[in-house]
This record gives sequence, C-alpha cells and structure tokens, in this order.
Amino acid sequence: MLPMLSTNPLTPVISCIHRLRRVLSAVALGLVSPSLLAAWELNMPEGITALSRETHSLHMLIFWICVAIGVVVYGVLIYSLIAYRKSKGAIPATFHHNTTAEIIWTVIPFIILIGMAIPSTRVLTQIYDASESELDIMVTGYQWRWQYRYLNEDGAEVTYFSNLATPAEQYENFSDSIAAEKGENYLLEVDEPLVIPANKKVRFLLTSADVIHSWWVPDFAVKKDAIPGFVNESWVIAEQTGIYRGQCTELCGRLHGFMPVVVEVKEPAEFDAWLAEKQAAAQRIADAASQTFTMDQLMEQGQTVYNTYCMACHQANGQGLPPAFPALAGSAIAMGPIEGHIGIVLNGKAGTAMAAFGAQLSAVDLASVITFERNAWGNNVGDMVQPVDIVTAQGE
Ligand code: HEC
Ligand SMILES: [Cu+2]
Repeated sequence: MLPMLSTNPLTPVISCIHRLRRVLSAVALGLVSPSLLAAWELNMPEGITALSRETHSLHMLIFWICVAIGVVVYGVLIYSLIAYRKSKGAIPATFHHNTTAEIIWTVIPFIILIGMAIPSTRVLTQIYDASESELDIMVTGYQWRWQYRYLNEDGAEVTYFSNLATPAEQYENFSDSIAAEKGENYLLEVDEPLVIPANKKVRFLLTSADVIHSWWVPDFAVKKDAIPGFVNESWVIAEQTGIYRGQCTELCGRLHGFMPVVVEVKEPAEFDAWLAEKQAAAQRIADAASQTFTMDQLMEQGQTVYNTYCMACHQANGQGLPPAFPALAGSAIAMGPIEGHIGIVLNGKAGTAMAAFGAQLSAVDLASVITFERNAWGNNVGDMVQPVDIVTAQGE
C-alpha cells in the first residue's frame, strides 16, 4: 500500500490554504505600509546623470506611445465586439481587398516607428560615445565578485575586489526560522565600493574572467555585459555625490544574486585624496612582498583571506562539501610538499571550480592563505610560506 494514504489526504490542501492566507495578509499589509509600498516602485529611476534622465524620458515617451496605441486598438476592438454582435443582427461584410485600408495600416505604423526611432537613436549614440574620458576603470566580473582597476594613473596600480558584505546569517535561512534580521542594504552592500569623482567623465571597460556577467547601476542608466574575451565600454558623468547601488544582471551561476555593485561618488578633491591613499597602500603591499612575516601574522591574514575567497566551497571548518569541493583538513595537497600546494592555489585546476588565484590575490595574501591552510583545522604542518616564495613560484 502507499504509505502516503495513511495520513490525512487533505493535509496538503489545508497547508496550501494556510499559505494563501499568509500571502493575502502580507499583501493587505503591503497596501498600508509605506515602506513596503516603496518596494513596489515599478518604474525605472530618473537617476543622477544627464544621460539617465534622457533615458528615462525616452522610456516614458515610448511607454505613452504604446499606451495610446493600446487604448486605440483595444477601444476599436471592444467597440466592434459590442456594437456589431450577432444578437444585434450584425452581418459580416464579404469584401476581400481594400487598398485604402491597407495603405492606412501600413503608413500609420511606419510613421509611429520613425517617430520612435529618431529620439531613440539620439540617446543611443550618446550612450555609445565613451570618448574623451577623464578616468578609465577596468571592471572585471568574477564568480562572484567585481574587480576594479584604475587605469592611466601614475604610480602604483590601484586594483581591488569588491565583495558582498552582507553576513551569511542574514541569507542562510534554510528553515522557517530567521538566523539574523535582514539589514537595510541586504545583498546590496560590499566591503569596498568602486569610487569615482563627481562631474567627470568616467569610462568603464568591462570584461569577465569566467562567465558572462553584467554591470548595472540604475541611477547611472549604465547596464553593460561583461563578457570573457571582450571589452565593452560604458561611461558616466555623475552629477551628485553619494552611494549608488546595483547588481550583476546576468544569470552567472549559483551566487549570481550575491555580487552587488556599489559605487561611491566623491567630490573630485576627495576622490584624488582617496586615490592617493589607495596608491600608497598598493605600494606598501608591493613592498611587503619582500618582507618576512611571523606565523601569527600569516595565520591571522590567512584566515581573513580564506573567509573571503575560499570558504564558500571549502567551508569554514575546512571540511569542504565532498564530492564537489574537497576537504582541506587532512588533504594530501594541503599537508603535502609546499610546491604542490602553492601550485594549485596559483594556477587552479583546469576543468574544475578551483580557480587560479595567482592573478587575483597579492603575494602577501597568497602566502598567508596557504600558510593558514597548512596549519588550521588540525593540519599542523608547522611550516610557513612567505611572499617571496609566491613571487619566486610566479616567476617560474
Ligand atoms: C568555487 C569553489 C572553490 C573555491 C572558491 C576555492 N576552491 Fe579550492 N578547490 C575547489 C575544487 C573543486 C577543488 C578540487 C580540484 C580537483 O578536482 O582536483 C579544489 C582543490 C583545492 C586544493 C587541493 C585540495 C585537495 O586535496 O585536492 C587546495 C589546496 C585548494 N583548493 C585551495 C583553495 C584556496 C586557498 C582557495 C581560496 C583562495 C580555494 N581553494 C577556493 C573549489 C574551490
Ligand atoms: Cu555575475
């Protein structure tokens, strides 16, 4: 016998009704609560750039043209259905060809299309004109974070990753219970935002290191695909300082919803100070590659790097998620010869989810995370990897 039948067959129906009631009461709440109403905002934002406002007006223009067409077409349709219904004795016409009608229904749509094409082309040509920028930034999509690199600057190169900053407790709600309340910028916050100067033309060069991503900031009206092997262009002149948030808008794998875009627009003078500070920090990191660190220093930094870049697959306790993601605790590679361990972290493993971190992390971070893996979770190999070992391995 089917064991299912021994329970009340109505249980699924009843639980369905309960769910429906919950949804309905949530909707009713939404109708009165202003914060929920704000989340119901349907239209695109006007944004903070001349181009975003133009994009918005174009969108509204096309929208109202479509509304007008819809009203006319459905008006005629509904009127005909009612006025010429069979019960009123309507008799269908029998003609087959009407040149006048055919010319009208060709010419009118043609005029409408031309009327739409002219303003669209005007805005599109502006969107594509990324020339004469004052600052160029390379934006590279990774599963699942963004990397920003400031180009055409003198001095040490400024490049960094922008990682999701929302704590895992806020989104790992596997049961009905919520581990932590969702914050205000839930899944729209990062550890380090992209920083750009206000009122200057900033050009973005977009590409990807793995799959197709898409970089989107609604308030800039910038939405551009980041495609491996291609470099796409986009640009912005932000007119207001502040923080603007967006998302990756191309389905790019499991954590697609976890790679937000955050841009901070600063006054040009503040931006210059920020960039100078970043350059100094980049210089310090470059200098650190020739320094020697203690075990404690490496372990502390290694844990931070591990939690940001490795934990998603290999897990906080180093146990991984076999068979997809191997355990590092007790792993023959993590406890084996140093060269092999450095090798897999620098170069990854082709055809698996293990990426090459050699170009993503600094020598200090790589040395730290490898040292950490060799001495965490009971691995206790006892040896250390110094930045110079990484630089040497990368030179080979
Ligand atoms: C997207 C998932 C993912 C992330 C993130 C990831 N790894 Fe891996 N890692 C893998 C997979 C899959 C393998 C197994 C590759 C294979 O088939 O040999 C692996 C293997 C390894 C191994 C060899 C372990 C063994 O016993 O085979 C080491 C060491 C390692 N990773 C270190 C790291 C470090 C360090 C980081 C962070 C800087 C990291 N991984 C981030 C997926 C990941
Ligand atoms: Cu993405």
